[in-house]
Amino acid sequence: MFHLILLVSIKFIGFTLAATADQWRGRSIYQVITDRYALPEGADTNACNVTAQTWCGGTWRTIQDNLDYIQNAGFTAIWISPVSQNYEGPRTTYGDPYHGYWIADASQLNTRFGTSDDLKALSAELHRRGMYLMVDIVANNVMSTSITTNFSTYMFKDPSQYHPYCPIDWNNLTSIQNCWLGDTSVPLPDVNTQDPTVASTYGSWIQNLVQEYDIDGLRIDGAKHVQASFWPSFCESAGVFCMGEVMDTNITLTSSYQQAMDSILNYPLYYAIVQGFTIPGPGNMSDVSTVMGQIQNSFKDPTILGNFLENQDVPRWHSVSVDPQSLMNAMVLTFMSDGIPILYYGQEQYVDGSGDPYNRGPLWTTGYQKTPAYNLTATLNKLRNYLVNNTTWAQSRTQVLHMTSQGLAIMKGNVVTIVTNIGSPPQNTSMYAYTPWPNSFSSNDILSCKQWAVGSNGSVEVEYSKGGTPIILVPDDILEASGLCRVAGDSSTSDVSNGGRLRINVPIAVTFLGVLLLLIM
Ligand SMILES: *[C@@H]1O[C@H](CO)[C@@H](O)[C@H](O)[C@H]1NC(C)=O
Ligand SMILES: *[C@@H]1O[C@H](CO)[C@@H](O)[C@H](O)[C@H]1NC(C)=O
Ligand SMILES: *[C@@H]1O[C@H](CO)[C@@H](O)[C@H](O)[C@H]1NC(C)=O
Ligand SMILES: *[C@@H]1O[C@H](CO)[C@@H](O)[C@H](O)[C@H]1NC(C)=O
Ligand SMILES: *[C@@H]1O[C@H](CO)[C@@H](O)[C@H](O)[C@H]1NC(C)=O
Ligand SMILES: *[C@@H]1O[C@H](CO)[C@@H](O)[C@H](O)[C@H]1NC(C)=O
Ligand SMILES: *[C@@H]1O[C@H](CO)[C@@H](O)[C@H](O)[C@H]1NC(C)=O
Ligand SMILES: *[C@@H]1O[C@H](CO)[C@@H](O)[C@H](O)[C@H]1NC(C)=O
Ligand SMILES: *[C@@H]1O[C@H](CO)[C@@H](O)[C@H](O)[C@H]1NC(C)=O
Ligand SMILES: CC(=O)N[C@H]1CO[C@H](CO)[C@@H](O)[C@@H]1O
Repeated sequence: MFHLILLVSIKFIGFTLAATADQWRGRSIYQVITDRYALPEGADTNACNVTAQTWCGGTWRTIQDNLDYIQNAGFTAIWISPVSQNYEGPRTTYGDPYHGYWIADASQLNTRFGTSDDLKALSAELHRRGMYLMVDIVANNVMSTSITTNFSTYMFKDPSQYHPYCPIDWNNLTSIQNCWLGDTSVPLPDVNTQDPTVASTYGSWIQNLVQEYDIDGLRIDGAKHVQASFWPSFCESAGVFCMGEVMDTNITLTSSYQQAMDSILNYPLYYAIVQGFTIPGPGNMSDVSTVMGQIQNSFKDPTILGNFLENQDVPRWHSVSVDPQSLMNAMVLTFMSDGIPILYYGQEQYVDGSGDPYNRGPLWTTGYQKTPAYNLTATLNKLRNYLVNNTTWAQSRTQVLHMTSQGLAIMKGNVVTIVTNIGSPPQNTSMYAYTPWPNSFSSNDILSCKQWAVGSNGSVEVEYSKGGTPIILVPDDILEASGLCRVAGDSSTSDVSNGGRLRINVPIAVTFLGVLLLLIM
C-alpha cells in the first residue's frame, strides 16, 4: 500500500505534464487486446471462437473491472489495442475488426468497446492506481475492402490524401513506406503522411486524443511504414512517450527510428531471444549477446526500448517453445536487461497460438490462475519496481559478464542475472561469471530465495543438476529493502526454485557450509 501511495503522488506531480521517456523508463507494461482480456460478469466464457475472427465481448469497462489481476502482478502500465472507429460492414476474408487495427474514421471512438466516458473512466482508474495508460494508434494506414475506396466516411476523405495503390516490394524501403499493406481482399490504404494537410490534421487529432483521455503514452502501429521524418512533430503534438513498431532485425534501420521517436519495440532483441532460447531451436546464445552489444552501440537509449516475447503479430512463446524453463529464462532476460518489459496478455498463462488469429485468444478461458509464470512476473516486477524507485538501476547499462553456448550472465546496476537455454531436464553442466563483487560478498538469488556465495575474483557459479532455471543475484541490502523473499506474507518465493546450486570453492567452503547444506536438501 505504501508504494501505491508513492506511485500515485508521482503521477500527481506530473499530472498536467504528460508522461515522458524518463517516467516510462521504470515502468512495466501489460499489453491487452481490449476484446480479449475480460468479459462482463455473467457472459458465456465458452463462446469465444478464435477461428471465427469476430468480437468476443471485452470492453474498456471490463478491463477496468479486472485491473487487480494486472496490478497484482506488479505492472505499472497497460497498453490497450486501438480505440479509434473501425470498418463496419460485411465480414471480410479475415473476419471482423475485433482487434481494433482496421481504422476508418480515426477521429471517432470505436463504440464496440464502450463510450467516451468508459475510456475516461479506465484512464482515471489507472491513474488512481498509480498506473499509466498506453494507447495503440494507427496512422500509417486505414482499412478498406477494395483498392478503389470511397473515403467519404473516413477522417481523410480525399483520395489524394492517400498514396496511390501499389503492393509492397519488401526489398525496397520506399515501397515499404508508400505502398499498401494488406492484400487485395483487405487492403490497408496508405495515408499520404508527406502531405502537409494530412500531417497537421494528424497533429491536432493526436493532441486532442491524448488530452481528452489523459493518455500517458502511445504505441505506434506500423511506424516503419511511414518515413521516419514524419514522427518527430507527430510525437511532439502528442506530447507523450511514443513507442513505435519497427518490425525488423536490421539495427541500422531500427535504431534510426529512435532518432525520430522516444522508443521502439525491441524487435532486434526479440528475434535474437528466439534464436537463443527456444526449445527446440538453434540455441544461438551468441546471437543474443551480439545483438545486445549492437543495441548498446547503435540505439540512442537502449534503456527505454520495449522488450517483449509475444504480441499480436508474432507466435505465442508456448507455440515455438514448449519447455516452461525456456519461457522463464527468456522472460527474466526481458525484465532484467535494458528496456521496458512488455508482457502480452496470456503469456503468463502459457496460452498458445502460432499466429494471427490464434495468438489473440481470450484470456478468460484460463481462469486468471496464479501460474508459476504469473508468480515469476510478480517477483520480477517487485524487484524491478524497487530498483527503479530506489536505485539508479534503470538508468544503468547492461553489461555482459559471460556467455557460453548454454548461458548468458549479465549485470545491470548491482544485479547479476544468469539465464540458460538448457531447459527443464537436469544437466551436468554449469555456468559461471566474474562479478565486481568482493570475495565472500553476500548475495541472494531472489527466485529461489537462497543465499549465494561469491568466490575468489568475484566469481559466481550456477550448476544445473536440477534443471535450467534462471538466477537473479542481488546484494543483501536490496533483498532486505525490496521485501522480496520475506517469509511472512510474501507472495513470491520459491516459484522456480528447483534450480541452480552453488558450487563451492575451497576457501569459502567453511563460510558457506550452512548454505551448502541447505542447497543440498
Ligand atoms: C468457429 O468458427 C469457424 C469459422 O467461422 C467455424 O468453421 C467453426 O464451426 C466455429 N466453431 C464453433 C465451435 O462454432
Ligand atoms: C462516396 O459515398 C458518398 C456517401 O455514400 C456519396 O455521396 C459519394 O457520391 C460517393 N463518392 C463516389 C466518388 O462514389
Ligand atoms: C522502390 O519503390 C518505389 C515506390 O513504389 C518506386 O517508385 C521505386 O522505383 C522503387 N525502387 C526500386 C529500386 O525498385
Ligand atoms: C539496413 O538498413 C539500412 C538503412 O535502411 C540499409 O541501408 C541497409 O542496406 C540494411 N541492411 C540490410 C542487410 O538489409
Ligand atoms: C549465431 O549468431 C551469430 C551472431 O549473430 C551469427 O554470426 C551466427 O551465424 C549464428 N549461428 C548460427 C548457427 O545460426
Ligand atoms: C523504496 O525503498 C523504500 C525503503 O526501503 C521502500 O519502502 C519502498 O517500498 C521502495 N519502493 C518500491 C517501489 O519498492
Ligand atoms: C559431470 O561432468 C564432469 C566433468 O565433465 C565429470 O567429471 C562428472 O563425472 C560428471 N558427473 C556426472 C554425475 O555425470
Ligand atoms: C578474474 O576475473 C576477470 C574478469 O573480471 C577474468 O578476466 C580473469 O580471468 C579472472 N582471473 C582468474 C584467475 O580467475
Ligand atoms: C503463486 O503465488 C501465490 C501467492 O501469491 C500462491 O498462493 C500460489 O500457490 C503460487 N503459485 C504457484 C504455482 O507457485
Ligand atoms: C514510485 C515510488 O515509489 N516513488 C517513490 C520512490 O522513492 C522516492 C524517494 O526516494 C519517493 O520520492 C518516490 O515517491
